[in-house]
Amino acid sequence: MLREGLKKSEIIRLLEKKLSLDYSYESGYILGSMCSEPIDFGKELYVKYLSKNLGDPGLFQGTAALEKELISEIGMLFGGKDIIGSITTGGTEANIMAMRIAKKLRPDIENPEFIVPRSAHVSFDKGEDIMCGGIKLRKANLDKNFKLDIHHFESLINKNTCGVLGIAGTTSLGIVDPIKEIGRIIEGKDIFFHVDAAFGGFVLPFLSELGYQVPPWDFGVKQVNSITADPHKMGLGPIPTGGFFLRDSSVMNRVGFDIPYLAGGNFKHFHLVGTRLGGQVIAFWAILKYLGIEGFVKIVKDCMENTFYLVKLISEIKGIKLAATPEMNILGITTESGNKINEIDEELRKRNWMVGKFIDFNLIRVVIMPHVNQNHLLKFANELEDITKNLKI
Ligand code: 0PR
Repeated sequence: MLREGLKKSEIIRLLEKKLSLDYSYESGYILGSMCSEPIDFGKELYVKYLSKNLGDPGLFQGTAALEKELISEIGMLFGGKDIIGSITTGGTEANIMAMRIAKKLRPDIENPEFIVPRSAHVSFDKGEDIMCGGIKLRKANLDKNFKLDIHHFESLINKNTCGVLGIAGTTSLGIVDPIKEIGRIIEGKDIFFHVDAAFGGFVLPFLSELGYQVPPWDFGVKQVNSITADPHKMGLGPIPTGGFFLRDSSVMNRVGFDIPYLAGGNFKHFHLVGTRLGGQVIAFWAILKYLGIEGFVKIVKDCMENTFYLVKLISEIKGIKLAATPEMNILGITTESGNKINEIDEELRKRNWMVGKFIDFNLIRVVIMPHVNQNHLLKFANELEDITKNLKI
């Protein structure tokens, strides 16, 4: 560390040089990310309210009330009523919270198990690891179209099952699991049902508005107990902003952590973190007010149009194909032969295209976020075609 501080202008110069290594969303090269440029108005408010700490909500009662209101409003968007929960650091924290709740609600189970589709996000493996043997993940197979094998899923349920997961927008392909079917399978079994809609949460309600056939995925399915949905993905909130939504408010009293010594008074919560940003809550509350349903519908409509545009471009390239029919603005690309996915990924990277590679599923993922436009996609498809020719695919 320097003994004497530098001038601000000098620091900014240094920073600009170091940060020039970063990719920018607007360049269009970030094609495999679920994050995007947040709405400007949200960014301003986030900075303005950066010091609000919801880890001690008694000190920031206005912000805490805003969070309740925000959760309840999003809960209604997800077909619920009087939904509680909270804004989190991201989908990972929200998913681990759900796993912990599932386990805690069943103290009678000695070796609790949590069933997830094989397409579940790595946050569930992290949860299993962090709980150090306190919970065991059981993974249900997918069929050849990457859809959940519901019969295998059902066969994994046993007396140790404390929780199950359905995904509304898988990380690799944006596929929506049969949430209603899963609900039917666990009906009357005292098993906690969590839905991971980290990505899909701020897509599916607007696809419905646009007239797409969206299968039931939210609190409208009566067995669903909790949902993860992240504002910092398709909600266009500032990073980090995740969301955890819970149907039954009595769960907090039963399994929440007690923190009796806070300056603002006694408080119970589910979070992994203590000190917690209030700025993200305020920013996302404002973004919802600012965009309204219509604003989100327009964003999702544009993303879907761009998705179909890329679908068309891919169909014109020899040797490659879609891994599955897109259900939202996520596309999986694979080769006709099933070979050379690594090579394509490497070549794309050499040309700056930052896509996602899912080696288990043998595909490359493109997420058509709001920062991606048709010029970017045309350039991408042209280079992809060039690569497939060079690689003799
Ligand atoms: N659940 C699902 C279905 C997800 O896809 C993700 C993250 C999470 C939970 C976890 O969310 P957090 O990352 O907020 O904890 N999905 C993205 C992915 O793995 C995360 C991401 C975002 C990765 C931007 C890269 C990137 O550039 O693809």
